Amino acid sequence: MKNFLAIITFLLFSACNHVENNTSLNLKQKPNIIFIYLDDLGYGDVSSYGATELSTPNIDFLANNGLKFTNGYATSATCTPSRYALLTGQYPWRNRNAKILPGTAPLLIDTTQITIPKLLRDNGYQTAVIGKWHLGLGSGNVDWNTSISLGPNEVGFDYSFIMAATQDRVPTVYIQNGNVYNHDIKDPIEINYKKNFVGEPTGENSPHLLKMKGDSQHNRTIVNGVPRIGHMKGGQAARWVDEDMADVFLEEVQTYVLNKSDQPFFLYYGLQQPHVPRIPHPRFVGATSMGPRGDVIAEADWCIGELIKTLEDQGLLENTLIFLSSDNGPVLDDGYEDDAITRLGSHSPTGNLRGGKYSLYEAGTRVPFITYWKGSIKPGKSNAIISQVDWLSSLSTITDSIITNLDSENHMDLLLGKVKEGRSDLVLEATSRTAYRRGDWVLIPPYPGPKMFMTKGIETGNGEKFQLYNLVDDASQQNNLAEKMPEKRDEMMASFEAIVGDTYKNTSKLSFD
Ligand code: NG6
Ligand code: CA
Repeated sequence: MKNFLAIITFLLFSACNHVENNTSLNLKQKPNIIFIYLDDLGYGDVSSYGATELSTPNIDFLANNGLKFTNGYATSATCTPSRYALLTGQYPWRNRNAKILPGTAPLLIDTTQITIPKLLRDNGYQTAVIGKWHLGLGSGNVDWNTSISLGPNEVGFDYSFIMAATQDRVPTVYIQNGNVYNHDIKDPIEINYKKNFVGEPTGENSPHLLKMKGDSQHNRTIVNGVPRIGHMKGGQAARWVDEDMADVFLEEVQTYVLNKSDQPFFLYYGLQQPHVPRIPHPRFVGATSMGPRGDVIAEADWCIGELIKTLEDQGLLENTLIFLSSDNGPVLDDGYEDDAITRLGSHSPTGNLRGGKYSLYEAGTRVPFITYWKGSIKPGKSNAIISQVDWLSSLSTITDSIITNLDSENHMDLLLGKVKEGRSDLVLEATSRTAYRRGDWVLIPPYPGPKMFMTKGIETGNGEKFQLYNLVDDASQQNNLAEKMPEKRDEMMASFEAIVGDTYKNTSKLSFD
């Protein structure tokens, strides 16, 4: 009952987002806005964030000539919840369906919810998403052979060219404005996550067809020599070629920029790298000493450079505000044999942070986080706490009214380098569990379940005891102060519970959700 009341209260609250008159920003001309959003890029995977074994000159260009945040967070340590929070300004743990979605999942965002693209579209922007979506499509039982009516275009994007879920999940096709791209309707697409279609080769029954081996989860339909999660039949002409994906998305992005109208635009560019399967275009093979994982990071960096060049050529750099970040932290073995571990050398994808993708420790959610706006943002570095969940409220300052809802805070002045203060606190999420950062401190409540994702070699953050770390003195979270500082722990816990209620208690099992 208590839960039920909490949910109703929240729904009422979020239904009436608070709107203030906008006085803080007085822009003559609205800037174009681009999100460059990578998939599983770690805090330490970028040279301007300390990587020495690989080089990311184009991301560095943005970091060195814009604002580089060292305490910038994704909202979750996995993809779907992070992307949900980014677009809606709502913490993902408030929506029990905000978990890693299969390719057949219905649209996660309610079409009545506020989103960044809606907000901007309503304020004179043309809007587009190009790249990874992973927020569900349709309303259940999608027919991939007709127009899919619930998707990005129904939550605010005028144009969409997406992959539905992840590169390792079926359907392995691009979808343009709700229609499978290059689809020959005479070869209908069928998708089933539970069982195979008779006679279709899988990684399990036809290993001789594989160019990259997957684990038992990534061992179903083979597309382009790579076994995927889930089964797919048909749609041969529409199936993507992983090697070309970076170029396909980049070309879409460049075409979009070149064809822009007189309106300002908002472009969400969801790069697929360095998520698995990591398959660079041949011209990037060997770009690093690290094998496919390093090479696809080099490829992504190149794509970002090409986008910057396009903006520069078009004279748009001075009027485009760019955000760059990642949806969650890094992982090495995420289901395929791609030498990510054996060829890692001395590179540390997490930097000096503990944990990784799926983890409640810092490396799960603390990610590269950069804002760049030529001539408007003074180059610098910020250690203020800031989250992607704040982008919605912050961007509302360039519209007629500032929106603040329960979770998204307006930190536009921080993002533009005009002030130093950021959030005072933040709820972090990883595979349905939550933790609490306030100031220099982070508190992880006790969670049952394994302490390690064994196959991935990543610590979960679970434990029988409270964990309390001071992130300034102890960035790598080695010194648990929960027992030494019970007052601090209790005070943190009280603030945490005041936000999340008892939702954190409902997580009893460890999953990849
Ligand atoms: C997990 C997959 C993993 C990856 C992840 C999604 C297994 C065992 N693991 O369920 O390979 O696809 O989902 O990653 O199936 S994310 O970045 O989109 O959240
Ligand atoms: Ca991800």
